[in-house]
Amino acid sequence: MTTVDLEFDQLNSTVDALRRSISNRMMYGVGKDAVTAHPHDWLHAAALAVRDRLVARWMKTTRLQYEQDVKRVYYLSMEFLIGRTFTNALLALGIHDQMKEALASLGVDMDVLTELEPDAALGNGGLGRLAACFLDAMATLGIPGFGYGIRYEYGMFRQQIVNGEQVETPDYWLRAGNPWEFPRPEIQYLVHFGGRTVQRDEHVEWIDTEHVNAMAYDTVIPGYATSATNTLRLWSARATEELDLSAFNRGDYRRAVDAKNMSENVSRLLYPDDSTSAGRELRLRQEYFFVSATMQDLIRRYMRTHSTFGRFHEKVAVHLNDTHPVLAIPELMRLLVDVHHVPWERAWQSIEQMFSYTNHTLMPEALETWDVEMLARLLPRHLEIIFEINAQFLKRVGEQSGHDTEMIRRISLIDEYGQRRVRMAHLAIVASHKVNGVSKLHSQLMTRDIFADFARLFPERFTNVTNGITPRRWLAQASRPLSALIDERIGTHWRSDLFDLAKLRDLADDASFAEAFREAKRQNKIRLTQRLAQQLKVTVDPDALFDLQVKRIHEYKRQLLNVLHVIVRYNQIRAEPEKDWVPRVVMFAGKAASAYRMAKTIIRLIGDVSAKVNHDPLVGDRLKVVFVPNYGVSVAELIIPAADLSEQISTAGTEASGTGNMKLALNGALTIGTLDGANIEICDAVGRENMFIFGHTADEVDALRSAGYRPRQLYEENPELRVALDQIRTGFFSPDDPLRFADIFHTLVDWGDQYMVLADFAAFAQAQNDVDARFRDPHAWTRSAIANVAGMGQFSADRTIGEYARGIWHVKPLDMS
Ligand code: 26V
Repeated sequence: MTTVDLEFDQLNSTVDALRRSISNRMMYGVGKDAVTAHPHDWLHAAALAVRDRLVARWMKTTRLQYEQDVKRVYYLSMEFLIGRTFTNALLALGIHDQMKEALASLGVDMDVLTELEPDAALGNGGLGRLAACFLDAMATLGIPGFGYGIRYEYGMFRQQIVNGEQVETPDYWLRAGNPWEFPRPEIQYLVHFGGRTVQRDEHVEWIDTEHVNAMAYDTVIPGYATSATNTLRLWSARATEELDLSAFNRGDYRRAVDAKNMSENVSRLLYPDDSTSAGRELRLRQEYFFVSATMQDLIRRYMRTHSTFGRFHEKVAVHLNDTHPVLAIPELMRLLVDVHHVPWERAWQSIEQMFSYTNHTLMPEALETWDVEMLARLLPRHLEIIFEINAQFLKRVGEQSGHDTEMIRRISLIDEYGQRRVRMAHLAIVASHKVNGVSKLHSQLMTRDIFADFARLFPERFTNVTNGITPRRWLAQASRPLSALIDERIGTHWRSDLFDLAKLRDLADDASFAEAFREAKRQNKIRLTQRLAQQLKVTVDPDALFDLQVKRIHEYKRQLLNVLHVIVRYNQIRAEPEKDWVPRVVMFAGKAASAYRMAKTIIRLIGDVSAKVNHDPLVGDRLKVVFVPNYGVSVAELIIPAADLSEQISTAGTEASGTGNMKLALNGALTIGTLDGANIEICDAVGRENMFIFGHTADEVDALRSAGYRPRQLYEENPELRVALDQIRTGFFSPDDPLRFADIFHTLVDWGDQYMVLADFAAFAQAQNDVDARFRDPHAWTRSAIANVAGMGQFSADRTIGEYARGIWHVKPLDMS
């Protein structure tokens, strides 16, 4: 192929150059002019102008990767919760203010435009957002990292609250087109399902399959203040035949289209559930679809510059974000052994050096297993490979352990109790050279409890890498007032090295800084107050204490503990309205999985309590309860910077890490929390005196459970708690339907209170009183808030990715010079 010099314009980013670019993009990209353009067209044209400025860096990064023959990391994740890209890209390029001015000169308000961009909500919660923060950090550090996932047409559902209930509507986020992606129709791979296997000569062939094409869509991931730019490659399903021609020729048009639609369903929608294994065949198809395309793609890329698989493991690291992509293991074995004829042992050795796996939850119901029967039907060759891996693994362990049959049964890749199922986490551990948890406590519990046998067998495999978040999005972008203040005092370098925030410690006693800090927070609170007034028609006082619990709705996260306290507080205010109450706005936000009944009932309870409390004239501004609908990345960017108090109140031992806890502390909120997940490390970093730690520790939870936990006794012995629970039981908040919340009462009082809400209630209420006392003293409060921000250095995703790169992936940053 001859190369021709393309005569593209080198784009600079002065206001004038941006203005010209936007106008050109409007004309030649969108096909409109200033007269006919709608606001969405402006957004599109502006986004294209920004994208144009990323492409040259992107090409350069790719070229350098090939030239330096670098080791690449493939981060495989079923979820990437990216949110919006426009402002993020502007900040990465350092052209935010220029763009705002350029748009203004065209008569367009950039703040209005940014609100029009839909979130790329291709994820449920923490696991998906972590993947997005990691992409940002990998690019910023110049790590040659590729995100791989699915281009769902429908992302996380939109949540509306109708008559107090969650109503889900589909999120067709691609409606207005997606300016950030490049379709790559030339990059397509066949993905097979079904069929059977036959032995031919030395090799197994998988035949009589049905197939679907996986087509690549690439999204540019800019690094912050670097020209390093990475790729997120998402796969979309395309039917192999546009139409079923025989049906078409028979005149059966409906059937001709149906077949196409059926096969393209694979990338239609994100499973909106982050708690239970959905156990659905479509989900299994999705998991295989994306890892098959990804493994084929990484082999192709490796083979462009290598002729044998001899150095495969030196050039490729594959990371499994939870077990969802675990089928990559048997798929890569199949491709190497059956298709490329690499001997089994050599293929397995490469795999063991290439793969690593992060576990994100200890909840037994979220540990994936797949029915052997279903795998046999859908992926017969992969099941054979899994059986072979298992046979070899169990043989080895059997010899080492003196044939401890009970242990062998426990660690087998196949769960033989009842319907046979493949344990995906076991497969991940057996194939990976490193397995990590996401906080110190979680990593400890993981090796003590769910993976104890494996930790004894392979102690060197298990490690911890505590999660982190990107300071670019969660401070620089989300809170312009606070980040501007920090810039003024310690410079701007904290964006690239979050440990720089420690310099704020020297300012803890600087009255002018404290005053400016309070003012920055106040601006964020006013911004939120205005949005709540516009969009929800609720008025709140920006000087009240803003108390936030924002996360998926789940019993283990204990929104119920928070609501119970709200009810008790409400009763106290009604009993003594004249007391010196600290005005509070308790805000909740979060989605419930569509099939999770109890989570939906909790939302309903929050709604009913807020209706009662907010309309009680005796209460006034002393207490307000607000449920902010449709929590997602963009809503988080709006409300997190406005928080005074961060509720991180999961039952100790249940929240693997939490990352909202980090986002809130970075924004100067004080945490009220249990010693769970990363709260423990946050506490060590910011000082216990700057948090409100309460409740049973993980060990105490275990001890209480073994001793025999009796929640009814707590109900009977604590009069305030009893009144609140009785109000819930008897319909005080739901007079139209008195039994609406009866199950909540019984779950807590009669059915074992699995998450020990009542056991921690008294301590929680006491901690909330301590919160009020601190808030009454604005100086003390601000000192603690600053200490929180100053202590957050280690919770940057850059630190996290640095640890993965050195300790797990063994990859180095690209030399960009
Ligand atoms: C499981 C399933 C099962 C099938 C349907 C779709 C689906 C989606 C997600 C999951 C597992 C979710 C596990 C998870 O999100 N864990 C969270 O990970 C965060 C990042 O490490 C961590 O901060 C949170 O504590 C943890 O709950």
